[in-house]
Amino acid sequence: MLERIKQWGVRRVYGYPGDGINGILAAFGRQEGDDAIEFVQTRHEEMAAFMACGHAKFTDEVGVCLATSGPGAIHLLNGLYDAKLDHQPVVAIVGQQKRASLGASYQQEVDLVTLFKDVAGEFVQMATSPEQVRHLVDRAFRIAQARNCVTCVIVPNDIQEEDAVPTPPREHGSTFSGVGIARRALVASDDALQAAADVLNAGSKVAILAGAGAHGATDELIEVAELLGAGIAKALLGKAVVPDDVSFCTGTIGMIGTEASDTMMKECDTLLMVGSSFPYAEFLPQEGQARAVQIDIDGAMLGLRYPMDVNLAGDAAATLRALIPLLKKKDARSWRERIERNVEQSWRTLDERAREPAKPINPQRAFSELSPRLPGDVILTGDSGSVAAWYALHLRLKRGMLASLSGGLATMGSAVPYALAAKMAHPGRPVIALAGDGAMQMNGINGLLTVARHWQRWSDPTFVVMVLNNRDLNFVTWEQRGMQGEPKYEPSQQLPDFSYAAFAHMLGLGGERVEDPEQLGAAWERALKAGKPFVLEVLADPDIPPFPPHIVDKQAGQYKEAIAKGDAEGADVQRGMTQQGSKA
Ligand SMILES: Cc1ncc(C[n+]2csc(CCOP(=O)(O)OP(=O)(O)O)c2C)c(N)n1
Ligand SMILES: [Mg+2]
Repeated sequence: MLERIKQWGVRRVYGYPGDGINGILAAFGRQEGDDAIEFVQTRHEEMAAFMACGHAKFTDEVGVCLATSGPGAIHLLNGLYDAKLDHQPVVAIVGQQKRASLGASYQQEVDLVTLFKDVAGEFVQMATSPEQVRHLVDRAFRIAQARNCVTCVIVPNDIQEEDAVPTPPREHGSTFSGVGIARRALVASDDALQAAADVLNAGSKVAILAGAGAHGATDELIEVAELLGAGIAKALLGKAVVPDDVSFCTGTIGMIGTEASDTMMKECDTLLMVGSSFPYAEFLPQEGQARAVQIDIDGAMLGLRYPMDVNLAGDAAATLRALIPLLKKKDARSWRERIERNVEQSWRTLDERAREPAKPINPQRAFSELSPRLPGDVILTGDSGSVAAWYALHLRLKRGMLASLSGGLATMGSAVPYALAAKMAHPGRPVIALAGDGAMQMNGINGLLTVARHWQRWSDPTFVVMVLNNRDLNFVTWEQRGMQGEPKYEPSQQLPDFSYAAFAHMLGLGGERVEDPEQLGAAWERALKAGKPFVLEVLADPDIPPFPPHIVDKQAGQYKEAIAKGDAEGADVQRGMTQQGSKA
């Protein structure tokens, strides 16, 4: 099994042991040579799955995780769903009880095929004989890559102890599978491309929305936008796809998007959507307002959020390259200039908001101070929570930077494991994880133990975990106010205080708690130059609504209702909402 996995190019497997996989772990131990697969022990199987997903996100490779039967397998699930919902190729290998015990209500016996049937629906199989192992590995890796999905191979522990059968016998019923798959560069037919070009050429106010699927198509997107005089908005997962210093890049879209993106979508007459399944369709043009073209590698994801005129199944870069010769350069520049003015205004507003005083630190300031200090080749990860909003709004990413967070599942706890996987795949690049205190208490603190164990092997030790310590599950607190019109429910929302920086010191890492906003810039510099991993703990004000000003203004009525119903932080909520753009 390991030999075959190695042939698929795997160099690292994230996992956690148990008697369900001791046979496989013994094989790890027997490996010799430079190409031995590294086993990375995580603190929790969920972290192993997050790391496999992070590996897939920050490389062009399949991520692999390994867990034991029963509880270990179950722990993987959330991380695997994160990969499924963000369309990442991940293979999960899990143990199972001995074949003879299956169906006997045996200890730790869980029906794993059924358990994984949803998350790994494209391919989940349990080996019942050693002859199967070769083709199960081949199919799991090929399907994960071909369909950008999660697959799963289940191996009962007694099979792990049998002799390997590297080549099945040449007899009826055997199958003879092989290794490898070339990257796809699928492009739709010439007719479909011409139809798409006709739609784009006819428009006079073209808006582009790019998502994670447009990764690798930066030049093509910019060239298309130049030809069409268009602006480019980005879905959250596509944040690194187009640099924020491009004057017509309107930034992110949606609840945690800029007003410039919002205005562009409201006013456009033509939409080009590339590699995105951005879910909040109310932020796209109104149905009937715009003619539209979509490009997606997965034909099943086309025409899902807006009734497109032309749906192109295909690779983003290859399809855009094929479209470019068919596009006519638009001479009128007023639409483009309007977009650029709105982009400038959005950045100005956000910078002003970040400088507003708060108690003690305006969380936005932690991001606006980081932004100009981002190392050129940084890899950024963000967690779910208010961090995601400030990450989306305040970081001006440059070309060559990589960044991701849990988009589709929006699960807490992904930032630190993603960052670890990024660092293990790219030990020479600086990595920054941005997480809330809730996410740290859920699993990030434990992830720091893994950081402490591994960092001395990294050629560049720069690894910063910035914790927004607001003693609150803040994003949800604001959802209680802004979506329900209800006050913060203290028993569910308040978090225990904890000294993340002191904990970092305990582990031999660098750490600092910042309580004065004027210290933030210097603290970021110390963290980035520490020469070892660093936990930068920012004591943040929980009463700044984690939305851009135009959204805050829209939700103001509900915030007021929450205050009227007796929100314990009422006065500060009023201050925060006014500061963040509400006129109410
Ligand atoms: C696993 C999981 N549980 C619950 C949620 C719902 N949720 C989304 S954001 C959030 C609050 C996050 O709190 P924290 O990490 O402290 O970040 P903050 O918003 O306070 O900055 C919660 C509970 C989730 N997304 N994922
Ligand atoms: Mg918090």
